[in-house]
Amino acid sequence: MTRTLARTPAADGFHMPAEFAPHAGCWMLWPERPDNWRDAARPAQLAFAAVAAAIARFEPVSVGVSGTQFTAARALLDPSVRVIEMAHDDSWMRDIGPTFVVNRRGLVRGVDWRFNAWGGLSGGLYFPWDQDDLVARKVLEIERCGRYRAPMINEGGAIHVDGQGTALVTEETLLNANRNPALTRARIEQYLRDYLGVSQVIWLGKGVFNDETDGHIDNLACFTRPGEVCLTWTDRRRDPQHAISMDAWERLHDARDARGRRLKVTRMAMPGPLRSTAREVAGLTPREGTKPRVSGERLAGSYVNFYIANGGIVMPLLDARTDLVAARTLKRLFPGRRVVGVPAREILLGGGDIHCITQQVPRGTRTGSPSAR
Ligand code: KQY
Repeated sequence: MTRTLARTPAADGFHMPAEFAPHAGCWMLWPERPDNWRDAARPAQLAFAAVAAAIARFEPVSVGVSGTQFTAARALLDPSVRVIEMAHDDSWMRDIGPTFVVNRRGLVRGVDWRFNAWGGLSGGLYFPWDQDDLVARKVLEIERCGRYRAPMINEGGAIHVDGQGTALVTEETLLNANRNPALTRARIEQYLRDYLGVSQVIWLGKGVFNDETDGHIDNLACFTRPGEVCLTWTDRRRDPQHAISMDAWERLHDARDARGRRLKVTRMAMPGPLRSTAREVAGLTPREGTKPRVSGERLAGSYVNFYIANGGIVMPLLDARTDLVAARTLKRLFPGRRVVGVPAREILLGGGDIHCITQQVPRGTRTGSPSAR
């Protein structure tokens, strides 16, 4: 059994490394619930398999799969991908998986946040979510990493770090009354310091328009290297996203990171606007306890929702009119990495994108075996 650690990562000298630091691998989950993934989840499964294959070009990939889906997943996933039976409620490994932390000696541990399906019984997306809440613990067992059980509700998609002491978050998610109503902003910020090992938290306002996670940062903005941020953008002034991105841009312009640097911000033009079609929504099987989807609804598509792999960037392809420009921007931002695009509309229809379905494991030494320190 992996150890549950009594103190906090910061107190033990651990911090969350940036996604652009070297990885040992990547974890994903297998989509199957027909109330979120149309046509019995088959189109989404093909999209997830394509993401896994793209990431597997750069680093080892593990996919958690329910018992009933094991054979189908094994058949669709690239042979290099490790498939592991693991119960879950849905397939957002970024949010329900552990947030890995490292120390100066390269030891790796994990933070297991509390999870309430993006809002619990007041605006959450489905009930129950008990199997999702166990996923981080299971991954840490398999990875043989010590586990910190955090005292607040949080999701991996709600945090980005530069690995040098700075976290980037949105108020819309972290201060939302449906997450931690009893915690003040100061208390939440202290928990971020304690569990991510950061000393500076940069608060943006709202996330991408109509994002059902209540504005996750990983759809709005991310660090591309220390001191540099990529921000979802639109020049369409009448688009509600314009004011949101402008506000974020101003806050980033005024911010200083943990090392006192001003941030260089690159604007990443968003796709669309994209909307779900009647046919797509008709392919869902509604279920009690799950927030229903409506046809014609604006989708929270964003090219910022990409995954940084060792030597590669795996980006969502969402709109033939804008994909190429986004790929060029990413090539410029990550000159040492190969940019690989994967068709991702089916993932977006489920409410997130490539970053949301992945979770990197930093390179380092596992410490979780009971005898190990
Ligand atoms: O943004 C993410 N990190 C996850 C999206 C979850 C959508 C749930 N339907």
